[in-house]
Parts: sequence; C-alpha cells; structure tokens
Amino acid sequence: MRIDVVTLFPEWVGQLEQFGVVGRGLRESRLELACWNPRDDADNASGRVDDRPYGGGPGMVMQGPPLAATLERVKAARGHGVPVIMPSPQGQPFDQRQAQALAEGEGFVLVCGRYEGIDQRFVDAYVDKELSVGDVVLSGGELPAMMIIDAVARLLSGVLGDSRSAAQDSFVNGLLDHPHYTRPPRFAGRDVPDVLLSGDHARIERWRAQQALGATWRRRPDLLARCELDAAQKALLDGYIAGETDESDTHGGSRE
Ligand code: 9D3
Repeated sequence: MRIDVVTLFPEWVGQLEQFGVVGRGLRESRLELACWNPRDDADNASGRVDDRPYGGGPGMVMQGPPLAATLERVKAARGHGVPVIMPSPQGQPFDQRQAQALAEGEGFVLVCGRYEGIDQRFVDAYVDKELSVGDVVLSGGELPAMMIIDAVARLLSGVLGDSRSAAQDSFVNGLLDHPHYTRPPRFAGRDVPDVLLSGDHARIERWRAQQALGATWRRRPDLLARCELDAAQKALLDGYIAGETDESDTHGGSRE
C-alpha cells in the first residue's frame, strides 16, 4: 500500500511515519507514505498558493494550478489510475466500511485543503471522492487525512498485533465495544466483574456480547437501528434492557 498526501504541512503529516501503526507498517514494508507540498509548484517566488475568492467574501481559496501541478508530479511517480481523495466537510461520511474498502486497494492520494477551501474546478477535474470525518468544523484537511491513514494502516495485514482484532473491531459488527479490565483486581474502589474471573469462556463471551449490545442500545441507538440482530443477540439485549444482568457481573461487586 502506498499513500501520497498533498499538503501545505508535509512535516506535520510526515510525523505519522515515526509512531504507531503507520510507523510499524512502514518499517515492515507494508506501507509507504509520501508527502508533497503544493508550495513547491507555486508560480511565484513567495510560494503563494491561495488567492481571494471570486465573488467576494471572507478568507482565501487554494488555487487550482499549483495543486494540479503537484498532483501531476504524484501521478508521474505512481501511475495515473490512482484514486484521488479529498477530505472535505462536504464529503460522504468516512466510516469503517470506507476504511475497509481503501485497505483493499493498492493505495490512494489525499489532497488536503486549507483556508476556505479549494477552487471547485480542481475538485471537479481531479478529485474522485470527498470524505468528511464528522459534523465538526476543522481548520483543514490534514487531521482528517491522518485519521484516514491511521484507520487504513491498522487494517493492513500484519500491522495489527493480534490478527483477530480487526474482525472484533467495534463497528465491524455494527456495535460498540464491551468494557475491558486488567490488573489489579481492585482499583478505585471497584472490582473486576466476577464473570471475567470465572474461567467460563462461554459465559464470558455472552456477557461481553450483552455489554456490547447494551452499550450500543444506550449510547448509539442509531447504530442499533441499522444492524440485524440474530435471535441470540435479541435475547441478550432483552435481558440487558430488563436488567437481568447480574449486578455483580456488571459493576464488579465485592469479592470474597
Ligand atoms: C469555517 C469555514 N467554513 C465556511 C463557513 C467552511 C470550511 C472550510 C474549510 C469548513 C472547514 C474547512 C476545513 N475542513 C476540512 O478541510 C475538513 C473537514 C472538516 O472541517 N470537518 C469534518 N471533516 C473534514 S474533512 C476536511
């Protein structure tokens, strides 16, 4: 997988190479990352790549020609068929499904906007897909690009420490995760739920499934509405809603 990023902050985005799943994917040759600065393609000595908006209004707009020149350099380096993605508040929601689709390909180019946005003619002529990372106003496309890179990099086979993790990911099954516990057995006046110390793996699995269903029901009913529960899951959720979960299982009762 190779990811190219067109950005006015290449040093920032390039930091990804030093840490976490991207660093590991790079070191183990599963992933290549290259950053390209459109300032290097400015037609003026000062490196300006923005100008005032036609029609007036506040802020500045990124000009098409330098971005197009940079993108042509990227395509010359890695082929003209590569998908071009622009993080954009106007894009489709970026979700786990999008991350999985990107992870199955050979790579993509991310074009990061700054200021009020990018000249629409560049978007129309060069961008294949716009992706938004949520209904919140950020100051540019770099952090969304880094989110996309992180989400994709951790799906590349071998990057995950435990290959089972990807299939167990929250959202892959359309549900939130169950809670996690580790040592010590008593912390902050709270015990680990008894069920997790029972050694009964079938019971533990049921409890975790029920916790995941219950958390999704409580916190993200929108997610629950979109997933098809099987009979066993329906029964577990009904049990959760009816408060059938053993208090000591859920909240960690006192240990003997
Ligand atoms: C405050 C400026 N807005 C006009 C009223 C438009 C605007 C322009 C540029 C809003 C945000 C941005 C910069 N954001 C992104 O490039 C971006 C983004 C985001 O802000 N939220 C969620 N996902 C994304 S993906 C790229």
